[in-house]
Amino acid sequence: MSKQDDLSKGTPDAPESGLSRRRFMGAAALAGVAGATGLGATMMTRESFAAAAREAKNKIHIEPGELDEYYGFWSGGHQGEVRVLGVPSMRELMRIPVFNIDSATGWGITDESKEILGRDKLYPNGDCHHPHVSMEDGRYDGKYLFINDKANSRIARIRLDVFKTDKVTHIPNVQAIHGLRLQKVPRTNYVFCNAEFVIPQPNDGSDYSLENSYTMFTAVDAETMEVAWQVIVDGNLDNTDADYTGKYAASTCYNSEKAVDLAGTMRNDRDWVVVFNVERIEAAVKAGNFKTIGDSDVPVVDGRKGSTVTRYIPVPKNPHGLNTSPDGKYFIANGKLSPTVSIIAIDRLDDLFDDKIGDRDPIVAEPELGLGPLHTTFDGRGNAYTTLFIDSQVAKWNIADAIKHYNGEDVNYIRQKLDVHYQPGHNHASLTESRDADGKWLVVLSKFSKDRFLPVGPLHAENDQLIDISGEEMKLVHDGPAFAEPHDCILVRRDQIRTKKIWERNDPYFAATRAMAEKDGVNLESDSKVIRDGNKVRVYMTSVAPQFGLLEFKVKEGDEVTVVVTNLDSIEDVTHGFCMVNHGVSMEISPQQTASVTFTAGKPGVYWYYCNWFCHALHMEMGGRMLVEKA
Ligand code: K7E
Ligand code: CUA
Ligand code: CA
Repeated sequence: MSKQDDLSKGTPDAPESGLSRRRFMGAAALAGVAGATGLGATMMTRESFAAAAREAKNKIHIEPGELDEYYGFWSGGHQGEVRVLGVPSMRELMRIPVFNIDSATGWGITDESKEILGRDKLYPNGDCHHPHVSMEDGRYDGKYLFINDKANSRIARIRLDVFKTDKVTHIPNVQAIHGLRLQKVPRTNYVFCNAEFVIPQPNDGSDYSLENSYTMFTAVDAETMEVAWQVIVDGNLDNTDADYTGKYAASTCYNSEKAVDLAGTMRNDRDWVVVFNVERIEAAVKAGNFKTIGDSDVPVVDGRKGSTVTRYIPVPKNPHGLNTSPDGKYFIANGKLSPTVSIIAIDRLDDLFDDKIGDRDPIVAEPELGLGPLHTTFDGRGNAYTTLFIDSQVAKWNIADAIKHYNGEDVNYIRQKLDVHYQPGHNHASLTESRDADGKWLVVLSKFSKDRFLPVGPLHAENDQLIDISGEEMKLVHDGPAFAEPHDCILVRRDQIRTKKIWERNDPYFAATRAMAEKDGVNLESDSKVIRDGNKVRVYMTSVAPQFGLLEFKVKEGDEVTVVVTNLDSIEDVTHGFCMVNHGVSMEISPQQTASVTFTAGKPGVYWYYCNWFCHALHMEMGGRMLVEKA
């Protein structure tokens, strides 16, 4: 057994059987991909590994009552939410429902959330992958978090002062928003969204042919959340990132073949990275060089090959992640089916767009890293960290040395390879998408956990591993089980997020509910009363622990009942709930918040409502009765 094999068990205490499972996984994942790389990895003895791991583990122990240094925002994958973790403790702090329906907070149940989700398209599911925090001059400004929904072609914005989703935008003309990134400079004016699947244009059943099928790159105005413009591309779009000048964004394409079958998507030796020239696209829109499609009035610019607004850089087949280095110099496209990554020099893109250089000339290196490179992240000290899905490793490598090697110098650019458990997708270093990349922590999001946790049946947790990258060597310090399926996360310094402790009464989140109350002559801050309007009944009540403003109200069977609760408590943490028994109604009302919910009154009889967020010693006693009479 080689030292490399010995280390593959991850920790010195891991059971012997871990090795055979690793080998099995590796062999299974390798099927269909030829060749292996034998690049030198840093070797450590069992003893030095154990000592290093012990030292690093002390760093992640956050004493009870102490606070973490970073907020981590995790996507919830096809579970549809965003999760907030403290890093380095990896303690889960909060969940933010986005595309899912949430019983605890009433997301997808309350009137406010339905309005945000769009009443005509209340999908019960979502598939979020890529959470990103808004920026000002290439630094996180802590205002918003944006995230995609691949399942229903949407994007959402979360306010980071209250940790609530406040806007959801349905992207027209495309299917499956996958890659999502933000403009970094001068600030996040645009949210860039990649649509993955090609569809007929227009997609109205008049034509099913692939010739008239294509997909688009979309820019959404980050403030209004309205779609600014779209660009038609050749091939498909996978992941994307933006540069530090505000001029360029780039996306990987794995399906230049426009195939609809697996073998077809791997036919070409090379696919490409599409580079978008934001200035030229804006100019085209301004000059009226666009069309609109169907009933959407979004300007659609043609960016297919030969267009002035895009360039197509050939890279090895089926690339996946696209990552901008924090020094602003490079776009890095991750090879997936190729053991390499392609390093694109951003300062050569002006010449590429002016046709002064060839389409492969912006590539300054294509270092070989190992099998299945998916995503790359950075420590701000010139090193990159790339996940190797098939090898179940993270490769730490030096960008400058990789470029020297490409130019014929005899240097080893690989710094270390670390086993992770198992099959990693994204990895993400602290502050890595900003100029402040600080090279302290690395999170590796592994798709398989195998034997790392107590067994829980056929469905396994995933494994988000925390790695200390502050020194020369990467040190694995924590295994974090996660429910399906956090593709990606982002780590933000805690001082970059400024949250409100309680709601402000004039918050736009419930402005529409306030307007409705004003029309009814109701003062939300003091009144508890019932307004009948035909078969619609609006029930307004306050809540002060441990009592609702109304002990009972009467409605008729089949009435459309809207209950509006205003929490007058202003003490931090005193959140109330409103749950109407046997009506599928439940919601959160945090201090100084107003929330409302609309439902149809059931069969005649008595229905209790109660507070379902523990708020007081007499929380159990906080309730009332809805009396439903015969219609
Ligand atoms: Cu899973 Cu970023 Cu959608 Cu790669 S993506 S792994
Ligand atoms: Cu109010 Cu529990
Ligand atoms: Ca391909």
